[in-house]
Amino acid sequence: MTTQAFVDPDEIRARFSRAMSDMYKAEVPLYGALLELVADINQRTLANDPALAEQLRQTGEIERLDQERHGAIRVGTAQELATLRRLFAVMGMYPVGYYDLSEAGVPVHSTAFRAIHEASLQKSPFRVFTSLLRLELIEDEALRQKAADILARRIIFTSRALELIARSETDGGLSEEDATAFICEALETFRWHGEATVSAEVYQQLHDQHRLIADIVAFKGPHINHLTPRTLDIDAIQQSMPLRGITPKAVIEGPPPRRCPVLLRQTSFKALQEHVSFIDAQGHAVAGSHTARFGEIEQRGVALTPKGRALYDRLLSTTRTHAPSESNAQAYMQALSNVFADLPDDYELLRKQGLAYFRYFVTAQGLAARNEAPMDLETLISAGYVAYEPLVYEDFLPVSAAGIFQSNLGDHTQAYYAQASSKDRFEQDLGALVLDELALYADTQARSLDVCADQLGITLL
Ligand code: OOG
Ligand code: NI
Repeated sequence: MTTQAFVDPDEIRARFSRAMSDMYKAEVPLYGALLELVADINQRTLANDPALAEQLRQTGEIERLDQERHGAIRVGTAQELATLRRLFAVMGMYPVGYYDLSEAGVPVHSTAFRAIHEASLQKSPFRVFTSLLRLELIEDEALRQKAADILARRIIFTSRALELIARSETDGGLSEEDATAFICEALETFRWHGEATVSAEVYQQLHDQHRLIADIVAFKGPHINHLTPRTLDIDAIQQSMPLRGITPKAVIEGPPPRRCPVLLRQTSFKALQEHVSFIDAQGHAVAGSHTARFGEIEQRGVALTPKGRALYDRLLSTTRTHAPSESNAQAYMQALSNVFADLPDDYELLRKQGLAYFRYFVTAQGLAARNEAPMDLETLISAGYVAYEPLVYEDFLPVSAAGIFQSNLGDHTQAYYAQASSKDRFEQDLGALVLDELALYADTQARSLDVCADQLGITLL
């Protein structure tokens, strides 16, 4: 087989992302309502803000906006995580970043599978936040063993999916026919199954340890638990949700509202109570319920450099002396806005102070001055030969993720874990190193400068 016959992994990812969205829309109709709300508000925002529309046209984000979404799943074993890594690789998705959620009382650690090159991100920015249960945090030894045994018995991939992953690895890609089959088979892993694999009693034991443990251990597979579209105005979304009968969480996670958005802001609606069936000792189905799946919306802003991120983390922790709730939501948002006055709300300042990443573009004026342009970036910018746009943040935020997890777990489930998490251990289980997201942003920024130098026919100083 020749390489030409292979479907581009970016194309497989784009198709898979669409298939996932269609599946989730059928499973959770409220997700469809959320998509409509986001599409309405995005359209309105673009119509009212021509500068923003122009910025998104320049970076190409305007074309990916409607198909932009992330999902989240939780798995139980190293084997499951490692196989997921191989499955995502077929679609050009790689593990980026390490998130430790145990500090927030959630017994998992996580990574995000996503495309890593700006050209691939442009074709499909689909990401999956993927968490691995830290079984060792179950204190009761008998229960820990029981959970391990239950997990060891299940296979979350279809045999055809496993075959196709192996074929893609051996041959270096998938043919059109195989790619279509792969999407269909891979989708099965993320499908919701109303039938638990355990009795109501075992479910309750797992649930008493932590609701998340029941969600991960008691079912056939890692059902997608939310799918999140990207909005251009999350404050408008937060206000509009109740008008459509959707109740949002108390506060928007992440930075406060700004003229120049940074990183990521997220809000969600509470998890739905769903009918499930447990199995009794005779193997009969017993009706019950489970709460796991929810809806989320996010707004993405510019990626921060290590210096900018350190400032963000400091400002956030200054405000977040205790977790925001319904009762102090307004005061929290006000305090957040006050404290964040220290992070310049201006792209030029963010750039000059080395706080954020940007993509640089040669202007028409610059092209006209080819071979005669000055070689210093700041001079090129002030002469109008080079323009820049914010580089969008493609990742997640641990404190926000913890807030999203918590808002779906109920208030009484806050747990404290003394055992430290370990990135090394996660990577061992994953079977690969996680990529450093900051290096990826720096690479994209550097590539955009290379293109500028090339188009201007100069060596940038
Ligand atoms: C993942 C929660 C984190 C986000 O967007 O930060 C997350 C989960 O509940 O499994 O999705
Ligand atoms: Ni999410």
